Amino acid sequence: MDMIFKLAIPIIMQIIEKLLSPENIIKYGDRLFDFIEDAVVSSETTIDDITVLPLVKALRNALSIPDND
Ligand SMILES: [Ca+2]
Repeated sequence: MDMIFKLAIPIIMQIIEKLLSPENIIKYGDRLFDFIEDAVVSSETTIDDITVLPLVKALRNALSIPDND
């Protein structure tokens, strides 16, 4: 069993590294942030608007994920 893990881990890590390319992080990060922003804006309460939206904006800036929509 150990042997299988030792063989599989480098392959799995290669796949993960490909999935976590800068392009994919920006693409799926933007989708995730869009989803959060939409949910927050469309909810009835405005408390999340003034707390969550600035956090998402800060994360977008920090991670260089612009809001393209
Ligand atoms: Ca809201």
